[in-house]
Amino acid sequence: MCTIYGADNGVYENFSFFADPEIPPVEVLEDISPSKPTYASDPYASGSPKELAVNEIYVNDDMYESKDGLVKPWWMVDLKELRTVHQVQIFTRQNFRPERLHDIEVRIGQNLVLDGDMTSYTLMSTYKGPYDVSQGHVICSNLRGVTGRYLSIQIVNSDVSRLQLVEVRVYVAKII
Ligand SMILES: [Ca+2]
Repeated sequence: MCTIYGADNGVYENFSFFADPEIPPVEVLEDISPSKPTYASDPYASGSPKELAVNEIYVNDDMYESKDGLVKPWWMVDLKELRTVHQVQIFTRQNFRPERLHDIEVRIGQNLVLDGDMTSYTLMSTYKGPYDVSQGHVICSNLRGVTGRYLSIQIVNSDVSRLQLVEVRVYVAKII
């Protein structure tokens, strides 16, 4: 399950790890998502491409947003090698329809899947939502970790909400 940490009045300025019993000590984790290759269902507009979710800019409209009418919109990052993921932090849009973040599945797989059917991937976490800006950001944790190369985030019900991802941080076990 994903949980909510760090209620921050709707501003993504002060985020960090929190004391989370569901992950190994933070000293052995690293965030490897910045600038990694991404894939996603069609964007809402040319100004909301998939790579804006890994550019480390935490501004509401600097995001990937799926286009209208898509059932089960998805986004994916390629970690470029097999890694064991312990935590995913999701920063969603806060200035317009934040409740669109709901019924989320975070999955991890070893092969590239581009048709939106992520059922072959291992389910790491779920987030029921709907999200509210008073909640801070969404953190999905897994103590044992899930190993794979491709990490997907998908809305899995059929109400065609847009997926709005400002940033996605992926924390993996360091290779020592
Ligand atoms: Ca961004």
